[in-house]
Amino acid sequence: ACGGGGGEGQGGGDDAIVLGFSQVGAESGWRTANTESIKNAAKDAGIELKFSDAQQQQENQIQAIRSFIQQGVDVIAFSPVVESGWDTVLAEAKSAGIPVVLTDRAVETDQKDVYETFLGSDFVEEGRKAGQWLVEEYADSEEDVNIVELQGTTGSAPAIDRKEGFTEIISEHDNFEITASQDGDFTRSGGQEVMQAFLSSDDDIDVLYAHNDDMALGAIESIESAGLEPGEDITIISIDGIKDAFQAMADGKINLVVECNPLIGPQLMDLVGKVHAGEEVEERITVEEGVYTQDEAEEELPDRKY
Ligand code: GYE
Repeated sequence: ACGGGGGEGQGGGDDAIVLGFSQVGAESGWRTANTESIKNAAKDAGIELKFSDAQQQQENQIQAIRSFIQQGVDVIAFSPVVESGWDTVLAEAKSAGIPVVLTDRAVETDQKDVYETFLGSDFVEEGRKAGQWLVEEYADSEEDVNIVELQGTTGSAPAIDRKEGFTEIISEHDNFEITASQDGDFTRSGGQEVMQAFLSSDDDIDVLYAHNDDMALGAIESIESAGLEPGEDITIISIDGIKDAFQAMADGKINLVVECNPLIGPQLMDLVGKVHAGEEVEERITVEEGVYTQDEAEEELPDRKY
């Protein structure tokens, strides 16, 4: 970073690494925890953070990345809102000689060496874990199991992969079927609206598979308004593991939560330091995660960090 009386942003002296970070938005509890983790970790690592919120719009992210390039930051990190459409801006960062670290979500690209590493969860595996629990839960039943799916943001890595992993498992069993599937954009209001529409056109829903907790929590409101008992009349599975979802599990309203850990700030700052120093880093770094049921919810609740 250039000198001249202390930079803006958090942390760092004159020789601090300057990191431009483009965040997806503030759409979910997961995202809020992720943002906080990144800001705190930058401060702790003495990294000067330029933080930009894209409000779930790819064009805002592209603009933010271009502005980071113009400002000549040392490293760029971002969590791409959707998978495709990044080739041009990634090439621009590359020709400016600025290393890029992907965090949380992956990109789809044929280009080689346009980013240093990708730190994030294995979303396909999360989908598989959700599917596995479900087929075991219904193992004794020969009857049809009708599933509705609340998808995350269309075109985003977690929406694509969580669908893929889940479908892979349930398609091995003839009696499991996804009868409706729609985008709820990872938000509570999205989950609430789409679930309401599902319920008004279908009175035979056995299971809700929500790609994140916030959509499940929104859907619970619609299920209750329809006079049904969430977790009883409709089995609910969701992904993330935010506190509110653990509370809903302890209350019997969600049946299974597959964990997705947002607290990756410290690991990200570590990678930023290494990449800036020109050290080799692994191309793909995954985050370890668990699965939780209702009997574990109450006990786990006080220990949840997000
Ligand atoms: O599951 C969801 C958020 O990309 C893993 O984005 C993240 C997802 C997370 O909006 O709650």
